[in-house]
Amino acid sequence: MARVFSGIQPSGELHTGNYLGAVKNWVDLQEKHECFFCIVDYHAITQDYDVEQLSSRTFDMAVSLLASGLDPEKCVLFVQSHVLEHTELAWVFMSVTPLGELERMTQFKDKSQRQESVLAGLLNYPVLQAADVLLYKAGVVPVGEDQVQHVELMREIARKWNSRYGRGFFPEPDALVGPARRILGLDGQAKMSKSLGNTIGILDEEDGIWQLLRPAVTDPARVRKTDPGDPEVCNLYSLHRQFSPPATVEEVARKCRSAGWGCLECKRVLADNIAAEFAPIRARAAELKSQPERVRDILEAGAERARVVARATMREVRERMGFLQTAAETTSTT
Ligand code: AQP
Repeated sequence: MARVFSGIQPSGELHTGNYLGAVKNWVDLQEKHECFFCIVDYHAITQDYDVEQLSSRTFDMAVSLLASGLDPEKCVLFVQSHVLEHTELAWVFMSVTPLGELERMTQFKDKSQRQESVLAGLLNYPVLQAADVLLYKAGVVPVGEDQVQHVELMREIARKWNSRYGRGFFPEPDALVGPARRILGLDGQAKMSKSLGNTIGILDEEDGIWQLLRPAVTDPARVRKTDPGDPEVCNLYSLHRQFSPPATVEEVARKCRSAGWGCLECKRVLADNIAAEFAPIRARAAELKSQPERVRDILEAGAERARVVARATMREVRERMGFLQTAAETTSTT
């Protein structure tokens, strides 16, 4: 399979949505493919953010990713702003990206509606994403459903650049969407998302998970404990499918339909199963947090490996686009 690239914003620790929708796939993919995974801090500044916390959130995201199973021996893990070519290629791609395509992106429309003053960075976010992926000439981008439209735009950007400057130079990447394509938040309505405050963090303690699940929305038709429910419309049932063994999933469905269990009993079992999956991740995260230098070294080594590929791509991009070479470039090619 082609090279794999994916990114994640430095929102501190991972939540269950991006863990199930993206990172679990990444952990599997690194076993068989050449993978680049990136903490995309330049994306994080396209919305209001806390300057004081950006670096600690980036560090914490690295800890979460490593604790979830990314192995620096098997993949390249790095921070976007440590490889300068990402923003350089994004600027290049601005010159082939139609404004209308950016304006019709669903995520731009959603997020811009929630803001009084919309920043150009939010509009151009998918151009930087295209640069992130194409800098490494990656052909596969494992993402959740919300990012599929951006990957389609990436393909168009690659096509437009190729047709003008270099046929076949950039691949047209494919989105790889796993089975947990869209995890809903605890409100049971919207995508699980940090900005909506409807998440379960992967480092949440057992009791914290229970406190979050207790008020979570279930089948709205189940008002009393004796009302039979429909697991297919219950968001917690879909979480059971992700976290509980098949026999429990089957038992949950049966006891929901027959009102054999109340929603609280069902939630208790789910809370225990989520806590059990996250317990080893929490333990590894605590260990990594106590060794900050080790985490920084992993990120630096990852950036070093990424820079080699990124520099080679940009050098050829500049050449194909007709830029005057630097003196150093001229010397090394003669
Ligand atoms: N709820 C989700 N279900 C499935 N996949 C998801 N992803 C995120 N949320 C879900 C996938 O996780 C990867 C990283 O995404 P990101 O860094 O763009 O995270 P995000 O979507 O910005 O995370 P938030 O918390 O949802 O941020 P805000 O609040 O800014 O919208 C992507 O592959 C994404 O598809």
